[in-house]
Amino acid sequence: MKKIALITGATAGIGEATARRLSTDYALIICGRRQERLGQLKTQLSEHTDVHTLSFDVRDRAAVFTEIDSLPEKWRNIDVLINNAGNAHGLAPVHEGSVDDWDAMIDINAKGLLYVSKAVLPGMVDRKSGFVVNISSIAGKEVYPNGNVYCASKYAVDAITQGMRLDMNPHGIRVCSINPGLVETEFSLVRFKGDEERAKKVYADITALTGDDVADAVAYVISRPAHVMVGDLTLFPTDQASATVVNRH
Ligand code: 8X3
Repeated sequence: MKKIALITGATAGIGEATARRLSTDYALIICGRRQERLGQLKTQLSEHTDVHTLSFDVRDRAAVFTEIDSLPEKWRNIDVLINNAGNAHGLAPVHEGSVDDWDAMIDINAKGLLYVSKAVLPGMVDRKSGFVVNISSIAGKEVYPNGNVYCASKYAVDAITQGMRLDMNPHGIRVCSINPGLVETEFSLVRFKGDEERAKKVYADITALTGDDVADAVAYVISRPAHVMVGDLTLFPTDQASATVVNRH
């Protein structure tokens, strides 16, 4: 069998694009909350590769461990872990923010990534081989107005990535963080709770990145020779220079 990549949040956006992109070279464990979408994606990708689905919410600690521990023998040796599942909920000053939104972002983006990593890393350490790609954000590099807790959750991803890289160093396991700027997916629609007008404005008058652009970066970092580790990769659309400087034209 080909090398195995496990992708969280694989049913949409960057995760789905990454699953499609890797389907030529990797056997895939695609993970997500939405069983129906996972099934559809499996059917499509099975034309190119072996696919196994796991349905869980990364927030659900017990489900994460139960599902990953239940992998059949032939799927257990995960070569590449792509921690992609993540969301933004709300964009408001800290005194007006929703505590439920804060919980969701910390639980999904930081704690969920930790749970999945904790379930997968011991096998990589035993085998002295593996690759972890954490999909972070420019929000993990710069704090922007009203981004407060989302940025905090992505700064956590940045710190966890650095910590993992240190801890995995004796074991020959590569750890990389990819930090995209504006990527046009369902991201803003989720952040603004279905407000399509507001979501559209985020990407108005620029050429935003697509999920495919980020998938391309994932494919690049994991295809370097064994002695090369891209540690940290920030990816902007040409129309964006920082978290807050965007050339709309
Ligand atoms: C997504 C990019 O700029 O909305 O993480 O934080 S941004």
